[in-house]
Amino acid sequence: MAGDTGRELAELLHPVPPEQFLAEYWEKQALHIRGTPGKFAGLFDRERFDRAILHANFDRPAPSSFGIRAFWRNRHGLYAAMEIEPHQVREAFSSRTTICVNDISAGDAGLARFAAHIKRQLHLSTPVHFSCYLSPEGEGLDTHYDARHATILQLSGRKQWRYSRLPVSHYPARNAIVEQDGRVRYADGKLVKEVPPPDESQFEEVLLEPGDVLYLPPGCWHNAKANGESSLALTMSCSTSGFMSVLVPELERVLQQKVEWRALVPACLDASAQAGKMPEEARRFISSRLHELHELLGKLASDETEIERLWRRASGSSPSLAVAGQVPASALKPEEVLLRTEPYPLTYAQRPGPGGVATVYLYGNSVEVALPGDALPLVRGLASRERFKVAEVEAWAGTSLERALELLGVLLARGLLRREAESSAAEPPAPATASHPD
Ligand SMILES: O=C(O)CCC(=O)C(=O)O
Ligand SMILES: [Fe+2]
Repeated sequence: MAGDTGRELAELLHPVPPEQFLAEYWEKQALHIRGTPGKFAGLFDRERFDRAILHANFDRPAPSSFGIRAFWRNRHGLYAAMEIEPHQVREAFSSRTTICVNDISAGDAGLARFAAHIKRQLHLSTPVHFSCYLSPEGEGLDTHYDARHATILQLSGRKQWRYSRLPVSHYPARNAIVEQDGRVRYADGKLVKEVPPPDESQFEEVLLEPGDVLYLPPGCWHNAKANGESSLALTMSCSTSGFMSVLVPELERVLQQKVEWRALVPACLDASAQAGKMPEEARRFISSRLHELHELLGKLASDETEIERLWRRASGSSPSLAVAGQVPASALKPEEVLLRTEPYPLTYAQRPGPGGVATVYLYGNSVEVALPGDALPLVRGLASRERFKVAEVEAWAGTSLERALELLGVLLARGLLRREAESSAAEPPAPATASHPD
């Protein structure tokens, strides 16, 4: 299973249709999909694992989500996680620990792209990434639940999984484990009062074999043990930072442009900040910002276009798939062929204006491009086309060829389209983040 087909989700879930997965399983209940041994060939393996853990920090610092942990059993037989370095993996593995590499996709471009495609195909607003679990025979994590969605891809060896089919907690705030005293605790040892210990006799049981997939919604109890030999598996997870992680960057983008929002809350000295007294200036400052925020949120909530833009920007962007735009080296010619850079139809949102459409927002290549309303017929035509001749545009763009060429030039420069004649391999690497105009 190699990436970049645009059908990664369907291939991963096969033979369960993505529609059925979303309707019956996503967020609701666990799903085991039996595969074939070759299903994940080309996606990842032990050799790539060794390379990825070195590569993650190689030409640029790895994201903070990347890290290698070894789970050792302490003298009470409980797992204790310890951060280790790439060169310690071999030794840790031979001394019977499970090794978990968080965000291993940071060190493997193929995995990062696969995860990015899954995000796009599920229209998820938060990033998807892969972690990897390497366990020697008999080892694997004890009973716990995670706060994130987990889709396990068994790559090699077999692992016995036992899990609750239904979540015990809907979107739990944090991961929790069952400790030796049978009580449910967070990783920091705090007791989880609202969740009773699991009845493990009710757990489902399945032996994951190479090519198998197991989906667990957040909050499903599970444990796993390598069976008969060592096991290598990927866990694809979707960050559950929720809507806050969509909204906050948007608010920052708008508000940080204003001097009042860049300014500090007024400083003051002790004399004006004694108990029972708040400095008037600080009160006025905070109150004004909260009123402005309230007004901004009210405006966003009642503006259909803004609601759609917010969603399209978050669900349509996958920075690891983005390509750099092409600054046209020569003018576009009518006989030239243009291609969409991504395997997805372009999407758009419109802002109505007096007597027509004032702005068309076009989405592709992890960017939003704002175009004047007269671009709508061109945008509509582009949305469904993967490949077309420049001369054809005149027939469906409803504008002069000259105007259409101007608009196509913008889309080439932003990387939504590319010239077939110019090889994509020659393109410089993608920018790290998507950019959005206002
Ligand atoms: O493979 C294991 O030992 C545990 C994996 C796990 O807990 C997970 O993927 O969430
Ligand atoms: Fe887990």
